[in-house]
Amino acid sequence: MKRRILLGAAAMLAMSAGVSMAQDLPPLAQKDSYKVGFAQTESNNPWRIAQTKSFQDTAATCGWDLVMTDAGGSAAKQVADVDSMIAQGIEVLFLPPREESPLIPAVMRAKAAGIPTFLVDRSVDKAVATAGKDYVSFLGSDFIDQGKRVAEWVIANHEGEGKIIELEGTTGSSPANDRKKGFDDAIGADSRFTILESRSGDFARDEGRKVMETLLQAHPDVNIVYAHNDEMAIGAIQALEAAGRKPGEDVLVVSIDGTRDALQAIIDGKMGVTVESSPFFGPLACETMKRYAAGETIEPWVQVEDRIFTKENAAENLAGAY
Ligand code: GYE
Repeated sequence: MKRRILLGAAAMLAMSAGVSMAQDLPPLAQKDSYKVGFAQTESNNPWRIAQTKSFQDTAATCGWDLVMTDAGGSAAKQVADVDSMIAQGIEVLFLPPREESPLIPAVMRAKAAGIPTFLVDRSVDKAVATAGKDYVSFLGSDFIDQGKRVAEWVIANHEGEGKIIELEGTTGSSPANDRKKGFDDAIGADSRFTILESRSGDFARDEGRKVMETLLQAHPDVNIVYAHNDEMAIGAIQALEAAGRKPGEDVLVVSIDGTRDALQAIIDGKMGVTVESSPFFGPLACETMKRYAAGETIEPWVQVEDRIFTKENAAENLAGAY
């Protein structure tokens, strides 16, 4: 009884001081500067490098004293990185969880330590951790819709039968799960298309190339490659060319991200489409954090809108690509 009254008083005090107490989330005071953690998943592709740079560039203008780590492609290392940031006294955490389940304990420990957490670009298993309760919000794209838009473009632009190899992203990551669902469901609705095989290339160029080499031998009749990101699409193009195939002529290659190399491949006629997935999260992270500190209730999903790049607009977007 006494405890409840005390908690109520604390909540009222917090509200009058303009800090958020919504649904048990840790509050964040309004200040000029914050010690901010950004726990990167890996740095082996241009998307990740552009994202890291976006956080670094934003740090100065948003008053961030940035603590950054690079998990080198290991979910276990990323969990340890978050633990070390908590020990270093970060006040806010921006986290792209490499995989949906293994990062949940890190999210929970940040919450227990009173650190508001914003998931950026990847999410966690929603059945286990909840936005507005365990973390503030997920900032990112609609990955199901990205996969669906690629499928719709293929359906509209590919004539005749389509025999597809799918290169999946990192196993257990939200973009891999959702880009697969969105694409497979939409393409499955058109009986002209068959998915011959679907396998992970870990969102990496070289892994995509190797997996494509193997799958090409098993399925020489492939005429469409759907990669969950541009790096794997570029790897697949390399494997196809090494095997004497002509990407863009006898094999349609499609993917997601909008990197410079992918736009160039579209201009060169080797790729059909890439649906954008922007890595430039710094400004959105800053704005959302400031809204939270001002006491606003943040929507559980701060959705990023994505463009689509084809031969109609690839050249004009090349200069701004990463
Ligand atoms: O598509 C990929 C990166 O999580 C949205 O991760 C991100 C994805 C992006 O490694 O290239």
